[in-house]
Amino acid sequence: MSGGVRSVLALGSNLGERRDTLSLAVAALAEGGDVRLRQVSEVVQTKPVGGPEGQPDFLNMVVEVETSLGPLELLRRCQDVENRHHRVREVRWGPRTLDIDIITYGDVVLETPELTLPHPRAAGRAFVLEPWARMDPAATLGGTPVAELADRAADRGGVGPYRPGGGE
Ligand code: PH2
Ligand code: MG
Ligand code: MG
Repeated sequence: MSGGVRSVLALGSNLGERRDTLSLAVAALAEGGDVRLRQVSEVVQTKPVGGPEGQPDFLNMVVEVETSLGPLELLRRCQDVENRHHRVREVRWGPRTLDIDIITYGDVVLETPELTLPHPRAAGRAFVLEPWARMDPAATLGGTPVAELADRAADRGGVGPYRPGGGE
């Protein structure tokens, strides 16, 4: 695809077979011809930010895609993939098998009840910024290098390498 819009998506999982879920989700996002993967970050293990006390650690990653879908169509695609992984929307920021958020969609700024772009909390979340900066050291968000935002994020101490173990 050429002439598509570049979009950064963040994926997270803290229930079930987290690593497999992320891999399947990345493949599923690009199943049709309308979303193409450009870059895939490493997977990091992260302490939960917000939500109920004691929920399990997350695995997080980001991908950059190029897409012919509009922003709301892309949101729909993300939600379809979430639903395939039995995502149930219950507690805000609570544990989930799969969360896929649109972080940026080109340079589009959008505020609707369904979708806000860029993602309103991404600039303060190391669990998004750290894998993003490592995937794409030149990336910026709102004019600031993503790596710089990652260094300032309150949760930066909670992001570490993912070392598979315990059957995962
Ligand atoms: N997602 C949230 C809230 N808190 N914390 C981590 N570590 N990783 C996440 O993906 C995450 C979170 C809301 O979607
Ligand atoms: Mg989220
Ligand atoms: Mg979400």
